[in-house]
Amino acid sequence: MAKSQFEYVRNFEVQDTCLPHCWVVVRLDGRNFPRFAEEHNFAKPNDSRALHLMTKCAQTVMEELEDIVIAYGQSDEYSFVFRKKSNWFKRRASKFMTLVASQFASSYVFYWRDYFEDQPLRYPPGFDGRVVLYPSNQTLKDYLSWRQADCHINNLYNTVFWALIQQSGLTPVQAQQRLKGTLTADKNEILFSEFHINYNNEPHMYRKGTVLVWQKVEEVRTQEVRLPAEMEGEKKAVARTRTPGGGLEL
Ligand code: DGT
Ligand code: MG
Ligand code: MG
Ligand code: MG
Ligand code: MG
Repeated sequence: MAKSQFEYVRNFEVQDTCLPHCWVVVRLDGRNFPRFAEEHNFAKPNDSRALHLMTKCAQTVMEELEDIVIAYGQSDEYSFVFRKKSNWFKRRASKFMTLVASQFASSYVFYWRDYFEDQPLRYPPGFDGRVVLYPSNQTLKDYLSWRQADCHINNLYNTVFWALIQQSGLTPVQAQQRLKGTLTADKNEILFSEFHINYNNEPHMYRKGTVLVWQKVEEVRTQEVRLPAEMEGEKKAVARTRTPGGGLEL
């Protein structure tokens, strides 16, 4: 077919193929979520409705899209790891990023009512996305550890910060002053001695975040098998173990 005179504009499109053999990570983060949390009366410091909604969206992303082997979420962010050998959309970064972000954002609105029964959605939320490639299993593990360390540090700080405000009546500025220069042990001590909170007994989801992995399922299918004439058409149950998404292959 002859090329149209306009076809040359395709050359303006840039290549954004992800390097082969690398783990492809897409991380989403809620846009201006302190405001979103405020306008939707999120509990402080952790709103379990909001965290479960995030996880529902992440589950939807994993089910609807291809090749995601593990997802990790905390606060207003979720990371999705595509398998190293994924060739989905020829590994184009823009496809990975935009499909994850749009699927996640539409799910957030779609499932909102299931988690926030008495709280109307007041404006449409947005999520930014980025793609990062990790060339080895070690760098991928370190990436996930980094996000989890971030969860831990922020959650410990926020737990003490809000206890000082909600239970001791400090203003946010006073609470901030009180925590200035404190180390992890100091924060644990304040929580324990002033609020009788043993930080280690706080819910796992708040302290560590949420990991989504595929579960191996025993799949029982009925299959027609070719047999000698007298037994023709007999149905056999076939059990096999399957890991949707292809497993982590670490
Ligand atoms: P961005 O992502 O550059 O637009 O900036 P932000 O403002 O979204 O900043 P980010 O993502 O670092 O901070 C997440 C904020 O989300 C956090 O500061 C407070 C809010 N947030 C997340 N989860 C909860 C929650 O469970 N309860 C409350 N009250 N706020 C939350
Ligand atoms: Mg952000
Ligand atoms: Mg954010
Ligand atoms: Mg964030
Ligand atoms: Mg299209």
